[in-house]
Amino acid sequence: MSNEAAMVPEDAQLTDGFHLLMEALEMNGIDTIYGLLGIPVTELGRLWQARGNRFFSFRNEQNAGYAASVAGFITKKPGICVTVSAPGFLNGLTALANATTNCFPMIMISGSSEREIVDLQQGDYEEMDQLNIARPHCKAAYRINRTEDIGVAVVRAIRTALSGRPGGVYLDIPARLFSTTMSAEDGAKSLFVPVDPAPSQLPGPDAVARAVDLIKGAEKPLILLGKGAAYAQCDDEIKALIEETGIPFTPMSMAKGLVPDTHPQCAAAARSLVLKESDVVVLVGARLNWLLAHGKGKTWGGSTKFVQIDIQANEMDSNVPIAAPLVGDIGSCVAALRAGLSGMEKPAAWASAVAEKASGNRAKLSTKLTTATPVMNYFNSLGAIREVLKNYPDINLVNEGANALDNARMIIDQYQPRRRLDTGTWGVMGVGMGSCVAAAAETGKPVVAICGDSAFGFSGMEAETITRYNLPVTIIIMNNGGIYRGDEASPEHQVSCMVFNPKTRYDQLMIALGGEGYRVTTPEELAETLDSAIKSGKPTLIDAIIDPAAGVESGRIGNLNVVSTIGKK
Ligand code: OXT
Ligand code: ADP
Ligand code: MG
Repeated sequence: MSNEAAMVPEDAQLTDGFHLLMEALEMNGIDTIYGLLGIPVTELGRLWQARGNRFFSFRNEQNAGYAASVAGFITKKPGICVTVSAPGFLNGLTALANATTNCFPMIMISGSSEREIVDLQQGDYEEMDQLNIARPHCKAAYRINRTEDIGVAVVRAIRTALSGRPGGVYLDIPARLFSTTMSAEDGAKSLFVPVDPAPSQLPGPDAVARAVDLIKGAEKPLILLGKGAAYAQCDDEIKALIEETGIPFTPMSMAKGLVPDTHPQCAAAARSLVLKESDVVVLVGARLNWLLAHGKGKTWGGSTKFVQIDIQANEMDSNVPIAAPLVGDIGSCVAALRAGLSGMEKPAAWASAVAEKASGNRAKLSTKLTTATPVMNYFNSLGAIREVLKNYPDINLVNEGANALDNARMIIDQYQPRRRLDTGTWGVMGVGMGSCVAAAAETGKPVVAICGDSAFGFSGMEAETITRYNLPVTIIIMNNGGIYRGDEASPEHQVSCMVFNPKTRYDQLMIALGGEGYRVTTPEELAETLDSAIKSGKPTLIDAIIDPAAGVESGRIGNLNVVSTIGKK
């Protein structure tokens, strides 16, 4: 041993899995973990905090995972979720799968049982073959077996989560590895930062020329913005493309605010018209999946020509032929389109027809937003919320439910990108509270969550997480007393499978969990309470009483329901 080495205290010459993992994450710009601790990862949380990093500790790993995935969507850095083995891993897996479906970058790190026991199925504590169970549900799954591999594993997970189509990555760490030591000098050498983990991918010049020709030749073009366009963070370029071409645009729910909903070219309020009548539709980070009726059927005109911008090459033709595929990152593709379309004649007649339809729909809706009813409905309650939120354009809006989701999406305008966080591609109930924590943690801005009462029930205990970290979150529960409605009759001697206890007091629950709680029954009360809650910066829950008969089954997607015809006339 060298003289210098001999001078260094014994353990200072060593490092271990815990420290290598933390140094690898820190070196890659990660300072926040969302998780739930226990065997074998408890020490990781304490050490992580002791180094001045943030650890948000949840009540269920599913919500920690939702938070990590939303942090990834907001920041373009992979959100990190840490869970214990087996049941904790399984709870987090739903969120990892949801992140992958929504193309949000996140890494779930779970402690796991020792391979020699799992592979012989000898009945370890929380024994589970987590790596193989994770594989089908995420973009990639890796196991680390040696301390010297921790650095490369973290980099591999980061690059996989961020490059190409973003998604969820699983990192499996057998418990013993955390405390296994190695030389600190060699450990330091094993850590590194990836060069350009999310590289630009430029579209081919032929592809650009094909798309430019199609758009220039269109009489009724439309630009359709998806959450991929919001994630790409090329906001100014997208706004410039829209304004330079004069083409109407419509946003999918989590792309709202990329260009303000109040923009004169926004066609959100004329959605059916533009989907049906547009002859060329430019999809920007939006898949032709169920949310867009797969590009087929009566939603569309039947002869629509699609230009599709997507970083995932095989997304093209997923449902219908794509006339002009533009494979690449949205920033590069939009820049190329802008150059090619420069000076194009604006579709003025079409744009004004769309604007007229949109303003007509907005006028019709605005009457409903201010019409008083004996018990609040979705329109006058959300109309009151809309007026308050106009004064907070940079607020984060979290939204889940069915009627509570669909009506808020339609009524609440968004003014800035990545400020609307909702149920996403899978329509997942329970994403709300994790989204609130991530939005507050990653943006430092206040959060308002508009949740159906059923949706809130999936993750309501995280209200304590929100009060514990004293986050500026206001939860508004659209309390109509049930799933979709609250007035379904109960079968004899049973309680309806769709309604909740009308005596439930969500406001008192929040107070019991250390927050502020209010129950409101009029739009005026709702507006006043919401405004003061936002101003207070305190964790607050507003229990808004909504007419139990106000909702419709499944909100605006009742067409997806299946019903039995047996025994029905
Ligand atoms: O053009 P037209 O005329 O068509 O009009 C459109 C726009 O032009 C117009 N519009 C406007 N008009 C005027 N002014 C403005 N500003 C304006 N903006 C728009 O309005 C219409 C509609 O516009 P929109 O919304 O853009 O268009 P459209 O046609 O709706 O778009 C189609 C879709 C499919 C893109 C859209 O509808 C959509 O995104 N839908 C998402 C649906 C979804 O994902 N829902 C959640 C899941 S439902 C169900 O699965 C539920 N579950 C089961 C369950 C789930 N999901 N998860 C888990 C873990 N377990 C179980 C449960 C349990 S929901 C649920 C709970 C429900 O109960 P809650 O109590 O929570 O909620 P409540 O229902 O409130 O009780
Ligand atoms: P929405 O539900 O809003 O329509 P989707 O989740 O269906 O949006 O589609 C998002 C699409 O955006 C995915 O196909 C994904 O591959 C793509 N995407 C995500 N980030 C980028 C990016 N930076 N460049 C290009 N495409 C992207
Ligand atoms: Mg409800």
